[in-house]
Amino acid sequence: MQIGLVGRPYTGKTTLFNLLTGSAYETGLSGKREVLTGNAAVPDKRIEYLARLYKPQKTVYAQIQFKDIPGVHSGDGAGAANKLLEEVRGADALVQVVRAFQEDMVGVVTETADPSKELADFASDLVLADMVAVENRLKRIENTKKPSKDALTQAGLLKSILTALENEQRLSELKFSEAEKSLIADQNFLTEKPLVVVVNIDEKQLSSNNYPGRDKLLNFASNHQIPVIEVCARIEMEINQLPKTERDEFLKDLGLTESGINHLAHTAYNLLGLISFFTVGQDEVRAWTIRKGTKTRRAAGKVHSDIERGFIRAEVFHFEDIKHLGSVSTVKEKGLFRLEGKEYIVKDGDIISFRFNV
Ligand SMILES: Nc1nc2c(ncn2[C@@H]2O[C@H](COP(=O)(O)OP(=O)(O)O)[C@@H](O)[C@H]2O)c(=O)[nH]1
Ligand SMILES: [Mg+2]
Repeated sequence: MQIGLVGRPYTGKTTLFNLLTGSAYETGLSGKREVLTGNAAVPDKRIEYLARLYKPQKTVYAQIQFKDIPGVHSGDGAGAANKLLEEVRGADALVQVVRAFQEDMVGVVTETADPSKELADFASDLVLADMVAVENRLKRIENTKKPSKDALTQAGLLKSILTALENEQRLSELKFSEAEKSLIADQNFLTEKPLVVVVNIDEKQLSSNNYPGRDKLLNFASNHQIPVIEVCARIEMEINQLPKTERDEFLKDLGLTESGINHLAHTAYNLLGLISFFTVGQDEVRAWTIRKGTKTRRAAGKVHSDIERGFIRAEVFHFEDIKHLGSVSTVKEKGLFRLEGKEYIVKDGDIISFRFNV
């Protein structure tokens, strides 16, 4: 599972990547143009609560992987641009960073920021790339002497997809049946990938809650069902330098309840269809990542393959229950502590201990 940070050069991708992953790569003009990968902890207030309760030796947050993919420069050849596009194709979800902050990057970015145009241009680039892919596939089917029945069904579907793309629709906006999904599963279309837009704003825009073209951008995003997060990377860097204990106060002064980086990490996690269950104890409080809809036995395999193999039962209660009641013994008294079999579908926030034999 990998999330690609994409967008034009000098929009703040590497700055955000550094903040998300705790790295210190060069940004701006001194930044190297290379693809970076790194892990980001997904902040979780629930884990903090459980750590206060259990005082474990070790606390482990859920993690997601980010990839910083440099933007295409005007001087890039087709080869370089294609290589970057392949990187984008390899991501499971995309975060597009657009620039709204106004400060000029001396001599580099001369044009004023136009975030809504940046978003729309990138959206059409993705649509175009998918159109090319669809047309190529259609040509290949047409050039086959005796196409299989499946190929013909696929061609029918691809033609309707092409029409949608010509109307500037993203594939993520279309409804496909399961059968249709499997027909195009191997195509890895770009507009099918979940997408979030991060608008990188400056301090003034943050306090005025506005920037040029904001309505237009929000309108475009909502028409295409693209979530938008407004972040001030500059301020995020300041927050990052504060001791943890002072961060909440600083955010409150800015009228925020959560840092933009935390919000981004959460959104990306949800966007990938991921949820967390927890294991707790004096030695370790830990979040484990599974896809929505995963059953207990499979979830057990995340912790250890032996536990999946020798799975007997899961003892389950929910984070909200312990939060309301304050202790495991009260959760038990209230009958909220359950035994579940291997078919139980794990919920976000379940606290589980597995019974198994090997
Ligand atoms: N004023 C301002 N500058 C920023 C902000 N975010 C990034 N920058 C600067 O913009 C330049 C480009 O940032 P970088 O992260 O390298 O962009 P990338 O090319 O998209 O990776 C750097 O000099 C950053 O310090 C911001 O929110 N406000
Ligand atoms: Mg960069």
